[in-house]
Amino acid sequence: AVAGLNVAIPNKSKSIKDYQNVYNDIAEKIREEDEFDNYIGYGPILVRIAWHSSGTFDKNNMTGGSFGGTMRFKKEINDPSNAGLKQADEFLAPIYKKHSWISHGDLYTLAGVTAVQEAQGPKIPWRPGRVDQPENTTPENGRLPDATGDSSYVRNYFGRFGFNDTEIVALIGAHCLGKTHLENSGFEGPWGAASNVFSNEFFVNLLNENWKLQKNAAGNEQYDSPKGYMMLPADFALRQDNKFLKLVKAYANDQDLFFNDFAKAYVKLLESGIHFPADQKPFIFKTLDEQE
Ligand code: HIF
Repeated sequence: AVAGLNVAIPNKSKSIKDYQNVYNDIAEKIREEDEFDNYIGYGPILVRIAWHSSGTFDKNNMTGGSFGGTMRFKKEINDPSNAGLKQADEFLAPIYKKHSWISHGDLYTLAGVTAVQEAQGPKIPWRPGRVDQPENTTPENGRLPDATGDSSYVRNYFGRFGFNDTEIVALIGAHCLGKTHLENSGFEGPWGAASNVFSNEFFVNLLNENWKLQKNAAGNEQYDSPKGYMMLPADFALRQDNKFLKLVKAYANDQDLFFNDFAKAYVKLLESGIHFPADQKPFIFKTLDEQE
């Protein structure tokens, strides 16, 4: 064991085939229920629940993270920062019922991996072995980031996971997916035109749109563009810091570079606080298209 880290315990009776079956059930349900959120579908909120279930990690006291699957408890799913994610939990409930051998932490993170890949994003190598922990290990509310933060807030926040600038900027490119909802977060609108396709559009729009800081209907300031796109203050922070901006430009110019760096950073996020046995090789799942 490694001090302070949760040690993954992979289920010896399961192989990549079993997990690919779970992947396929999630992917098929995303396809079938494509009308969700005005035809954006469930992909974006699955990416979000994977990240929020991991985003409670704090390396300073080695608590939180995806290991214990504590998002299944009221205290965590009712964190105001998780508003809207009940719909992701409900989407996953029948998948869990069918494959009840899987841990919740593995299911939440595998759902994020599935959603990124099915949205034409990069392959995300994934390892199983998270183990459900009891309710009293649920981290306190308030560990997820504040969308009004500036560049030093964003850098400092992700420092809690040990992320460097490259990892931070690459990760935030995931805001190409989905949209903000006034009733969830007090912000409104999508980051771009293709809200269910994983691409480097976030960076292209951040650089090229004509942004204007405006108060929205909830009284919060957000950046709006004439095309109807938006940026959170914490997204816009990537333009306001020279080190971040250099990376934004690199990813806007080179989608392969973004895909590569994103995949590595997202794996690290989803595995925060977990020690995997040295000989445990990650699984790389096939998309539904690749299996046809
Ligand atoms: Fe988000 N994020 N995120 N986010 N996020 C929202 C929505 C999504 C932050 C705030 C918000 C990441 C980082 C940060 C997704 C994925 C990721 C919303 C809107 C807010 C406010 C929620 C709503 O109103 O429904 C902040 C402050 C972050 C740190 C800078 C990650 C990198 C980008 C880690 C990440 O993967 C996704 C996907 C959505 C869209 C959800 C939807 O319902 O469409």
